[in-house]
Formats: sequence, structure tokens, C-alpha cells
Amino acid sequence: MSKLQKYTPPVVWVWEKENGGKFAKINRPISGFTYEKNLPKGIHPFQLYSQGTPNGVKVTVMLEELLDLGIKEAEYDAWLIRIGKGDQFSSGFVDINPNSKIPSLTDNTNGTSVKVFESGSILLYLADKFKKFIPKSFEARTECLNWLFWQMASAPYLGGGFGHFYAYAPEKLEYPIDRFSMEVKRQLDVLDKLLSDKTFICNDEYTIADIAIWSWYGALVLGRLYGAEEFLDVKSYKNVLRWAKFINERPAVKRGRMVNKISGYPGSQLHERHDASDFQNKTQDKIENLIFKS
Ligand SMILES: N[C@@H](CCC(=O)N[C@@H](CS)C(=O)NCC(=O)O)C(=O)O
Repeated sequence: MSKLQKYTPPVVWVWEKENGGKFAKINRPISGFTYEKNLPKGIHPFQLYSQGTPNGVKVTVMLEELLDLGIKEAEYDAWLIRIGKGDQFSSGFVDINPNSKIPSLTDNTNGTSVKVFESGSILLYLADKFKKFIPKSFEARTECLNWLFWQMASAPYLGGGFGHFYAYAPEKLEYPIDRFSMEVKRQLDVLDKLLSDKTFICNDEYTIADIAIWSWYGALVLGRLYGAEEFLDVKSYKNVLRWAKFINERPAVKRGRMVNKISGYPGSQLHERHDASDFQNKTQDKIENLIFKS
């Protein structure tokens, strides 16, 4: 089969509502809300509106890590935004994040409501606010932020590029799958070399860079993304795999992965989280992971 499917673009692109593919029903070329609805609000300082995707997991892992340090001020209510159903287009959600993407957070600690969106910005906000999971020295902080920004810039190649064309597009096309597989494997190689002599992304300190990168590339090498572990030969990135398994064992990571999760083993899905006790009877043990990888 030819690598290139012939397509002659029209002079002006026009939106054809149904182009097939998993997200055809929710994708639109215009921003803004499509219906009026306020968001629910709980009692805790932080209100999170999200779904348990890799970008969503970054924030719930971070909040659970802060709570594990005994920081009660990091208590949060997590509300489920079902992106497949278009919840991100409600007026309440768009008021917090005009870009209509999860995760979005409000911080109501001081009586005012600070709106925070973009998962990297949320991680940095929480790290700076509580002075945790970010190095103290300016130089080490810069290195940590290099990798946080690297993740924010690289993951769209993995998700929007590779994942979209390998798993979600209406047909398998060799050209885009080739292009994005090459880039994702290059990124994995960058990480594998980086982690060859380090425990964590920024030396010995577990930081928001690990949380951000693990949520995507950790999930990928642990076989939880796109069913692509064999195709991308993820086992060959031994240092990434070792690092991913190590972080996977953290209690906060195990809990954070369950929050706002709507796929996989039903006992591992905590659609909403309002209290630490909500995790009771929820589990993601090894046997379940063998059966349900997501
Ligand atoms: N750069 C953003 C990306 C967020 C993003 O793409 N979120 C996806 C889920 S992982 C989403 O909300 N998609 C819904 C949509 O595109 O309508 C971030 O890191 O927060």
C-alpha cells in the first residue's frame, strides 16, 4: 500500500461535522461554551474538574502526594468531567478554562477563586504554593522546569500524534503512524539516556517533572496506552521501565490513578473524590493490572 493517501486540499478548509474517528462528535473548530451549566462545588480548598487521562492523572497524583506529606491544605474535591460527552463545553467549565480541556482547578483557599488550567501550570502552581516536589536552588529548579516544559511540548506528539493515528483514527495510515512512531521512539530514547545514571528525572529528587513525564511515558512503557507496547518495543527502554515501575509503587500514585477514572477494572474507578475514605474498597493490584491495563 502507498504511504501517501492522495488528498487535494480545497482553497478554504470547511468543517465537516462527522469525519469519523473516536473524537469526531466532540471536536469543533470553534471555542466557547455550548450550553449553560454551573459546575458543582465541594467544601475543600481545591476544586478539580477532570477525567483520569494522563493529563488528569498528573494533578490527582500531585494532590495525593501533598496529602501524603500531611499537608491538609491540599484537600480537594475531584469532579468528573466526561470529555467524551462534552462536559468541557459547559459555561461553568469554560469560565475556568476557555480552552475547554481537562484538567482544570480552582484554588479557593483565601476566599477568592484562583483559576488554574494546563496540567503543567497546575503542577507548578501546587509545587510553588506548598514548596514541595520542586528543587529549592534556582539552578536545580530550572533543570526541573526544563523537563516539565519538555513534557508539555512532547506529549502532544505521543497523544495527539501517535495515539490518535495508531488507536483512534478511522483508518490506519502508514505515513502519520510512521512519522509519530519515529518521534515517540526518539523521545523514549531521550528519557532512557537521561535515566541511565539517575533515579529520577532531576537526579535524586522526585519532582513535578517525574509526575508529569510518568503520567504519559510511564503509562506508555507500562503498557497502559494505546495497546502499543509491542509495536513500540517499549521493553527496550530499560531505564525508563525501571523508573516507571519504581514510581508506580508510590501509594499516592496508586490513588491518584483511580480518581476520575472511567475505564478499566471497575473496582479501580473512583469517579469523584471528596475524602480520603473514598478510596476504601478501591484497588489496583497486580492481578487486576494483568487483566485491565488502563
Ligand atoms: N496541554 C493541556 C492538554 C489538555 C488536554 O488535551 N486534555 C484532553 C484530555 S487529556 C481534553 O480535555 N480533551 C477534550 C477535548 O479535546 O475536547 C494540558 O496539559 O492540560
